[in-house]
Amino acid sequence: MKMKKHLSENDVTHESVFFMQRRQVLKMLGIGVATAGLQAKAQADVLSWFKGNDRPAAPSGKPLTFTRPEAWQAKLTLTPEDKVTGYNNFYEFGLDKADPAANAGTLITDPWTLTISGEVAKKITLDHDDLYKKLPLEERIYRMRCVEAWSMVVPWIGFPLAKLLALAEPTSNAKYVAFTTRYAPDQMPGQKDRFIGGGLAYPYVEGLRIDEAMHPLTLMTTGVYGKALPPQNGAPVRLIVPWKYGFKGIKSIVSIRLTRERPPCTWNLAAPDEYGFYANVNPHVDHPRWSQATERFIGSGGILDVKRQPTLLFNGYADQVASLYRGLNLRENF
Ligand SMILES: Nc1nc2c(c(=O)[nH]1)N[C@H]1C(S)=C(S)[C@@H](COP(=O)(O)O)O[C@H]1N2
Ligand SMILES: [Mo]
Repeated sequence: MKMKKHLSENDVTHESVFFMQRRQVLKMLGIGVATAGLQAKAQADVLSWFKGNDRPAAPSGKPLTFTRPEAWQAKLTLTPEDKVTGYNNFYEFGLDKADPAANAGTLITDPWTLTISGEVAKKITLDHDDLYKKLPLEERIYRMRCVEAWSMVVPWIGFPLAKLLALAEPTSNAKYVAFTTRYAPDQMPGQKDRFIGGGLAYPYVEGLRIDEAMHPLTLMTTGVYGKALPPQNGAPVRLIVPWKYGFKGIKSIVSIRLTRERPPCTWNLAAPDEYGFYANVNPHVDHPRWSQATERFIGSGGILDVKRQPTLLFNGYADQVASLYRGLNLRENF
């Protein structure tokens, strides 16, 4: 989602390079840069991929206890765990897809405090253990679609946001829900360095309408692939709204505020013509700089196996969520 960047064959190169074996990358660097016509940007990506992999990866999370309700066990091909936890967007730790896995180990996720405040009858505070014990955890297999036109299928673990908000008893004035990522520049280098953090304003903030927040698909997520979230995926708790572009899925949340007014959202603030408040996945509404009609599914394949597939309206969840937007012009409210 680098704003200066156009989605082009360069990105296909980048992603393919990312998933190659080191041996293949070396071969490519040796003979490929000149002969295969790799452009400067792709070369830089190759080099930073190495840089990222020289740092120790964050340890994976503790195994969780959870149920697997049949209704959420979608029969979809999963994206392998190493890609879900190794190919990330978390600009607080750098812009490269490999940077979060390499750098996010510095984030202290225990102790942690999440507060729910604003238009509620009972302000509440949860600590690290509450996030895993207060509400029953369940696994849900969801499609995940980044606005950059790649997609995954991920077995998340968490609990409905609606159940969490109910504990705080929202008042009738609550029309929106505002989320904030932790602000800790000493632990998140991108928050203090515009180059590392892509020039975004920090802390990262996001928001939903109250009916979107209360929708049963909207998941507060504490785990993935059977274990607690690793930091690069937004430990200890992040949002997943599967019918919206991935940037709505704010990571490492410390504050949830119920509000009367529509809250600011980081990518919308950064480039309002490119990233809207709604950010519903929609094959008919292109990003100003690239088509959203298709997406590259990140599966188990390597360089010769980048599968392009059609983008689905509301990311395949139209049956469940289209009614939320009845009467709304989806082109204007992108
Ligand atoms: N705080 C924060 N949350 C964030 C981001 C970020 O840079 N910072 N990136 C977003 C984007 S663009 C995507 S696609 C998803 C990626 O989630 P994943 O790395 O777990 O797949 O996280 C979202 N949440
Ligand atoms: Mo994204």
